[in-house]
Amino acid sequence: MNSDKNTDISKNTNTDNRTNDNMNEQLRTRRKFLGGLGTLGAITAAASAAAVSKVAMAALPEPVLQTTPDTMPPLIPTTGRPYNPVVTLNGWTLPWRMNNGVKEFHLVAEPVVREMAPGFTAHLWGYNGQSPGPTIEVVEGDKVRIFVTNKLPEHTSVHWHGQRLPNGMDGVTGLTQQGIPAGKTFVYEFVARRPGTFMYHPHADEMTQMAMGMMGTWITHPKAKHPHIDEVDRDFVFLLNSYDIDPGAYTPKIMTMLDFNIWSWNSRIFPGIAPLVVRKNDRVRIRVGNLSMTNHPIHIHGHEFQVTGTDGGPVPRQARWPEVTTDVAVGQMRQIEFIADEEGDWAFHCHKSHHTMNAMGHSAPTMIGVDHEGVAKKISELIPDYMVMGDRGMADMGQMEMPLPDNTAPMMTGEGPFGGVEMGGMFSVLKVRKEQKRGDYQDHGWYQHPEGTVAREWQGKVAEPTRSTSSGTRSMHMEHKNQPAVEVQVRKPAGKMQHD
Ligand SMILES: [Cu+2]
Repeated sequence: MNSDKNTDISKNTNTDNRTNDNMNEQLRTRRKFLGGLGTLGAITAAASAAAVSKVAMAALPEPVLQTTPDTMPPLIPTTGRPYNPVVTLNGWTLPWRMNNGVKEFHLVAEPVVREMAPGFTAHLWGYNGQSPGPTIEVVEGDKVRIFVTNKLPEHTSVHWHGQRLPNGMDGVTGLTQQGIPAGKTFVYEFVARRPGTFMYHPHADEMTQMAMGMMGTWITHPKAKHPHIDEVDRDFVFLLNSYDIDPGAYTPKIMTMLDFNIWSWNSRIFPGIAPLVVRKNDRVRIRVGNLSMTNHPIHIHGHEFQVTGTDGGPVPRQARWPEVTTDVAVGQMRQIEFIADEEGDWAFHCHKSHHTMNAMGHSAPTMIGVDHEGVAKKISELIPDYMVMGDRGMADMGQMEMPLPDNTAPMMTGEGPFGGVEMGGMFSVLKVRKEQKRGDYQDHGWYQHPEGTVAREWQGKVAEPTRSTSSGTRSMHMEHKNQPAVEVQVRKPAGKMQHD
């Protein structure tokens, strides 16, 4: 960040130095963290938009931009009332400035370049340099002012999904406000009235703007001890979103209604999604919002959780029940909580199997039983985005190493300590470690399984299974018209592991 610009904030605005120091300190902390990770990314101050006048910008909080898709550490509040901050998966929290008791944020709606996984970058629309936009965190009762600068080529608005607020602040273009024209800045002001997990997104040309990635999360922390909100050790948040991006392309197709091919968490796909790293026996909260166009049954391995909050707020304790999967419907938010008391690397994913895969050719036929060895490679040399299914199931896809078009993530990928994971899309890993330090979110490698606790090949004798010859009970008799008995030929997997 350009330090001259920081000085400019204090010169050009009437906020006190203490709050500017706070913001600078937050940025310094982030830079230190980034430096520690050795990443190239950094938060940078935005140059003021040509379309927004210098005078208008002078009164605004400096927009803070994010240039990396990494998970940023929790933003510890140093002004306003204290709270236990969240960690946004492959995201970050927007710094604010206190101005006469009002928390001021500055969102910039703009085209962004988002790395969705290593080797796959998308040209999206988002806020402050990334899609999704930054998480906004406030405390119940906070007076909030959000400046929204529109650097998109068309008008936009921001709807504060789930909030109680004055009708004119609800962000519905045409109904409650004029759309924010390209190049203009609008201001939203309201009090964060109830604690919970919220989302924000445009309510203007929604199909385009949401298909392009415009969305973000909003957290309102309780102002005091709440009977239905527990203190937690780790508090993660992310959005479920989806895109339709042809293999090799960069820009989502905006006319797609249901047939999306990229299933992402915070605009990241496996193996690009950060793991959720926790310390053994931590109380863990995960907040999930769904701004895709279909439901996602979110499933965790090795632990049971309770849904402790929904769109409507905290769930009373007596109304909770244990689950291992919870469906998050379109437009919903769910908060799940559990004690991470089982060490290991636990899969955490959407349970729709095609949502844990990356882009593929859409009309690909099932090729099980068909010998097409060698053909796929030859065709894909001629037609870059041609993909076929394997002849023994789809695990082949992970092994084939077909030439992929540039800028595409493999359909089934990921390399674990025991080999290929054959996943994509909405999949990550909950890493529970005894030795993880409080406040440490870094991934320190694979779980070391204690001796004798991993599934292994049976070395003893294997008895032939006894097979039943019964055709089973039935509701009524079939009509027989002298049909001959049919024997079905099934081509079984043979030892053809090499693909040349
Ligand atoms: Cu899903």
